Amino acid sequence: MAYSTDQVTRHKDPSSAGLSGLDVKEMYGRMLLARAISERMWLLNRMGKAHLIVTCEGHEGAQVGSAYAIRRGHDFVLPYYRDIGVVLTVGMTAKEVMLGVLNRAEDPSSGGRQMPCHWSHPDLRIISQSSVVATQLSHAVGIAHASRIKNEDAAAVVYFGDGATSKGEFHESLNWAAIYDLPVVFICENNGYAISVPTSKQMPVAQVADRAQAYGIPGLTVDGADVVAVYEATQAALQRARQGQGPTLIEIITYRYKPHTNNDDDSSYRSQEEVDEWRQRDPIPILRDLLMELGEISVEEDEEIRRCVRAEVDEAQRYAEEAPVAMPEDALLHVYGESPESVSEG
Ligand SMILES: Cc1ncc(C[n+]2csc(CCOP(=O)(O)OP(=O)(O)O)c2C)c(N)n1
Repeated sequence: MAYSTDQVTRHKDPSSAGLSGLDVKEMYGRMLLARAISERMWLLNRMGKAHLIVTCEGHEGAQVGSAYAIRRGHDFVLPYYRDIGVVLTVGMTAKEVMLGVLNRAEDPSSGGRQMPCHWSHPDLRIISQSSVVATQLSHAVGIAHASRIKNEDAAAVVYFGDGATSKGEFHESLNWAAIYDLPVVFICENNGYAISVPTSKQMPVAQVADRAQAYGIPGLTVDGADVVAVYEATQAALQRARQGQGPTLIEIITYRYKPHTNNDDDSSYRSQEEVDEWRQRDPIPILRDLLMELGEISVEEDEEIRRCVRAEVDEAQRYAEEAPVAMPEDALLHVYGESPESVSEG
């Protein structure tokens, strides 16, 4: 990877990226909320209350920094399972996320019928992904093509991991989007692994971004611990997309602190030392230091923000636990045009 854990992140001046102090404070709050939900999901899993969880810890800078550039409810967002920070930034609430984690009937993503962390929210234009890695990339290209044909100026922003770039859909999608100059922003959260497989076993080039050259589109690598740089890169790519200049591939270097899911034993393929080294580049304290340097928050204010975040997650959990569970008889709702019984009867 181009970035090593030795590298010290120096944030760009937020105002040079068009961000106010208030914007950066809001981003910081979203990152804390994403982290707190992720930690709570892990506890709920260990308590036997959440059967499958996918954590985002370590990815918050990549997710919130990029999603902050998206026009809420206007651009289409195609997140992947790790993107708690993305969905919170484009408008989903902690409560909505928790309803999905606990498979409640009120879950906006699927009424508790999809796998958890397969986000969807029609009003916010968040499109559900298939569990089959990388399929959301071709969906994004189709949506962007439709947007072009309908003369709308909505862009499609699609998220995926480094492992997804080994799939045919990645190459087909970049190719098609490039040929037609479609308004798509491809965002790869490169955490160095596809479960246990390191990037060195997935690609012969140094960076995911290098692959953009083959399709004649811009490809850039950004440090996921520099939230301002992530925002700036996404904002510029969206601008290009809206001006009809075509797609961009953005690779954000990041790291996941927890195992792939609750069903993974990460000690079989990486050392604790490696995880600890990456934790030194945690985007959250790095952004907090920037806010303090800029005089945007004090120690007391930071504590107050963290207290509010904890209260929000407590309330989201309480609400979701009390909400009715999804009913088994609804499992096939919207899966078939007609119920299987009526089809066989006919
Ligand atoms: C086509 C396909 N192959 C394998 C899997 C199993 N699988 C689920 S997630 C995953 C890893 C994907 O890694 P990456 O894209 O790097 O994202 P990350 O989980 O690291 O954020 C794999 C192999 C799958 N869901 N679909």
